[in-house]
Amino acid sequence: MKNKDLKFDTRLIHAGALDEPFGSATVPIYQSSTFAFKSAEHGAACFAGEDNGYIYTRIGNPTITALEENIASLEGGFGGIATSSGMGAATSIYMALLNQGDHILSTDAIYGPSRVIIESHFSRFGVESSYVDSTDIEELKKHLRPNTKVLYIETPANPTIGITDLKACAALARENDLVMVVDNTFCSPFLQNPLEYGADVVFHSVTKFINGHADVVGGVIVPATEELYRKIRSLMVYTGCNMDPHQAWLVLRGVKTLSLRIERSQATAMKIARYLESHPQMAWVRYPGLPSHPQYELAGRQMKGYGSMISFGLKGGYEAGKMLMNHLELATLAVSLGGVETLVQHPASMTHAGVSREDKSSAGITDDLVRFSIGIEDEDDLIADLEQALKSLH
Ligand code: LCS
Repeated sequence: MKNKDLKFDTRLIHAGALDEPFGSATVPIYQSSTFAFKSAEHGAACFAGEDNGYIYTRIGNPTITALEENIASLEGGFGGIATSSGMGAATSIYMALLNQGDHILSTDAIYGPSRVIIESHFSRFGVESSYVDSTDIEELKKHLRPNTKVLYIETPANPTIGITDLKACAALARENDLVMVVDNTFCSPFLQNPLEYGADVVFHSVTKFINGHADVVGGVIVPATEELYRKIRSLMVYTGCNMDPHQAWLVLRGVKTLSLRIERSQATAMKIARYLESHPQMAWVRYPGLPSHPQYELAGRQMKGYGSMISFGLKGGYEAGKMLMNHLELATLAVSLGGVETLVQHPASMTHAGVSREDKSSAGITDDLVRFSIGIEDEDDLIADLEQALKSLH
């Protein structure tokens, strides 16, 4: 059966499997930096692109190919490009798609470094940027410039959990000849497939839900077309943003349980979000599955579930948030997200510390904002942990 005919959960397990000579049940780790050519002519043909044999691991490696094909199948794109990290993926995309004098229009509340690298480094090479509230399509339209080339969307946004309308963005991109890029890290391909809505490139920090076990850093890019695939792949290979085979093997192991982990963690997240919203000490709670979320209906339409990321603010502000984080015993006080373990962090002073105070404030990354990534522990234990930590605030 062809991969594309198989259902998502079957593709999680089988897509990208190698035709391996020893019948290994899992993809082996090809821990080799280089590959022998059958002859001088064969080597020349590989370099000329006339033979697709492996050459050198920065360019390609069978274990990495297996992961790339797996994620490309889950996202429904032309092919996958695995990178050293999520930032390696973002950087490869930026470098491949932006030229001197170009403008990138982006969601304002995105992962801090994805913004900082443009504002502090790509700006040195003449790249212009605008960061706006993309949950409002009119805001995006207002900030279009004649030199806008890339529309960069993160939805749900890190850490505000704002939801952007992917279909409307794709229409805007088509009308204005923009390449639309979506960072799909918060959803994973299980919850959302941006290429289906008309995006041109989707990418993940596979460090998060796709690997899911807090033991690997990595990224995967999936462009919709062969042209974009070749352009971005070439840049990734030349800059050496590649993944390594052992990393790819770990992610291949993690991805198999993606559906099971997300189904479990999002069910718990819904309960925790409701618990938090009903708690008298909470000032606000932002979770796409709560009717109080400003884009609740859009989330229901665009995502196949509400995910396991929750942001909230306590009535006691940052001071109360700090005390809560310090008193949680089960939830680990750490950055990152999307793993089997529940994590809690303070974006304004941690993941988004590099973004200026004014930019954080206009993007809604307030000082009181605390972010939860819900894991797969027992929900009663997680709520009991929150309860004891909230009691300690009195
Ligand atoms: N995109 C998003 C949405 C992210 O959340 C992250 C990392 C990245 C890209 C970069 O991926 P990396 O290079 O770390 O694999 N987000 C983190 C976070 O929120 N806490 O720690 C890392």
